[in-house]
Amino acid sequence: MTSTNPLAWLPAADRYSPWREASVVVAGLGTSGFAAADALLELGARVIVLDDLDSDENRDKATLLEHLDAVVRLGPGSSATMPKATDLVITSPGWRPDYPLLAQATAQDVPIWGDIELAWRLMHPDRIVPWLGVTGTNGKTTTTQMLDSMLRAAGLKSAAVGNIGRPVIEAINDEVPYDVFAVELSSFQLHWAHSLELHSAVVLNVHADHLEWYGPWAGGGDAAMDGYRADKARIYHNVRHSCVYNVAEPVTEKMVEQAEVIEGARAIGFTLGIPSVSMMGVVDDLLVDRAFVEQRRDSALPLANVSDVHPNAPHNIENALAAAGLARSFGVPGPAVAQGLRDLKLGGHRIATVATIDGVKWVDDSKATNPHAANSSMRAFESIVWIAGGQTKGTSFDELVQTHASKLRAAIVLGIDRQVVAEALHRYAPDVPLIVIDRTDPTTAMDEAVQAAAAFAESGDTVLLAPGGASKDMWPGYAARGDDFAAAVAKLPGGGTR
Ligand code: UMA
Repeated sequence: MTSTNPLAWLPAADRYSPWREASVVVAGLGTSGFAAADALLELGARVIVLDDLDSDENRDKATLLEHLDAVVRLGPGSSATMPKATDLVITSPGWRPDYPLLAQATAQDVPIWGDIELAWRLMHPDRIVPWLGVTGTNGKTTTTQMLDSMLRAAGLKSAAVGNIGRPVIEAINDEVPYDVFAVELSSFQLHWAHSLELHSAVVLNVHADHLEWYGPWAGGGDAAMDGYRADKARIYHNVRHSCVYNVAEPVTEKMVEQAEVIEGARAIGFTLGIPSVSMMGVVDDLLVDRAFVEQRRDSALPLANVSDVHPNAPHNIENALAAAGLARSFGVPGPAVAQGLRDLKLGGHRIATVATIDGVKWVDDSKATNPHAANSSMRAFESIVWIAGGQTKGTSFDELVQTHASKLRAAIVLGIDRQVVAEALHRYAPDVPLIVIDRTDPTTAMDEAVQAAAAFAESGDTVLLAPGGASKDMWPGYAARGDDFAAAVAKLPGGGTR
C-alpha cells in the first residue's frame, strides 16, 4: 500500500513538530473544530476547514479563522471531496467513519484524529496535565462535574473539559497552571483517539445509544452495539493508575480485564452495596473507600454521607462513587470528596421538579436522551404520566416499556421518532392510554403534550418528561426542550407553584 503522507514525523507528532510543513483538514466548524483549527493555525499548520452548513454562526467563525490564514469552505457539498495533498484530518466527534471525507481519508491512508487526540499530543511538554477520564452511556456529565468539584475542594487547579462542552484543546492553551483535567469522553471522541494514556478512567455503564452512528458502517444490529462498546472500552487503554468499573455492570469489569494498561495499574470497582477489597461502596448511610486505604483488607474509609449526593437517586450515588474513585486515585483526601459533593450545583433538566399542581408533580428530566437514562428516572416514581420521544438513534424502547408498563397512567409521545415509542407501547402496554402529538413546532407541540398529560394526571401522580430520545429534531438541545416543558406547565391553571 502506498502512503500519501510524506511527513515522517507525523505519526509521533507533538507540539514541537514542524507543523508548518503539514496541510491539515479540519472536518466541521462546531465547538471542537473551531478550537482545533485555532490551535493548529497557532502552530503554523496550513489549515482547511470544511463544514456543510453555511450559517451565520459558521460565517462569523470562518472570518476569525481566515484572519489567521485558514481556508474555510462552508455550505452543502463542502466536505464531499478531500482536498488534494491532505496530510492529516482532524474530525469533529459526530462525523461518522463512512462520511465521504473520512472514507476518502481512510482509503488514501491519511491519518484521522479527533480533537481529543490532537489535544493530547499538543499539551505543552513543560506543562503536561494528567487526565482523569469519564465515559459511559449515562451520567458522564454529572460524574465529570462531581469529580471536578472534588478536585477543586482538594485545592487542586482542575478544569472539566471534553464532551461536557469545553474542548480540551482550548484548556491546554489557558494561562492557568492546571494540576489535572476531569475529561468527559464520548464514544465518538474515543473512536478517534489513538494514543491517550490517562491517569485513571471509568466506564460508568454501557447501554444502547448512538447506534445510528455505528449502524451503517459497522454492519448494523449487534455489530453496531459491539462497535459502540469497543469504543467505550478504549478509555482504559494505557491507563497508568486506576481503571474504575461498575460492579453492577460486568461488561465494564470485562473491559478492564481485556485492556492493555500500564504495568501496575489497578482495577477499582464501585457498588451500591458493601464494598469488597479494591472497591468504593456504601455502608449504612456512608460512601466508603476500600480501595485507596492501606488497611483495605480489614477496614474502609468513610468519605461522605449518602445525603451529600444531589439529586439523591441510586444512579446518582453510583456517579458519586465513580467520581470518588477517580478523585481518590489522584490523591484527593476523604473530606474533599464530601466537600466536593456538597459544593456541586448541577445543571438543570435532570429530574428537576418544575411544579406541583393539585398534588401532581411535574418533573423535567429532558437530559434523559436514551432509554437507559429514561429508565433511571422512571425507577424513581410510582405512578407516571410519561412524555417521551424525540430522536431515538436506532435504540429500542421495548424493554423500557415492559419494565414500567404497570406504573404508566398514560403516555404522550412526540418528535420525529414518536412511532418508535408508540409501537413499543402498543406491544407492551396496550391498555395504557396513548396520545401521539404530530405537530413539530416545538412550543406548540410541548404545550399540547403538557395539556394532554394534565388531562390524565391525578393527585399523587408524576408527569415525567423523560423522553428517552435526543431533542435536536425539534429543539437546539435538551435544555431548550426542558425549558419549553416548564413554560408549558406554567401556563396550566395553578402552574408555577413549586
Ligand atoms: N457537519 C458537516 N457535515 C456533516 C456533519 C456535520 O459539515 O456531514 C458539521 C456541522 O455543521 C457542525 C460540525 O460538523 O458544524 C460538527 O458539530 P457538532 O455539533 O457535531 O460537534 P461540536 O460542536 O464540535 O461538538 C462536539 C460534541 N458533539 C458531538 O459529539 C455531536 C459536543 O458534545 C462536545 O461538547 C463538543 O464537541 C466539545 O468536545 C455534544 C453531544 O451531544 C454535547 N455529545 C454526544 C452526547 O453527549 O451524547 C456524544
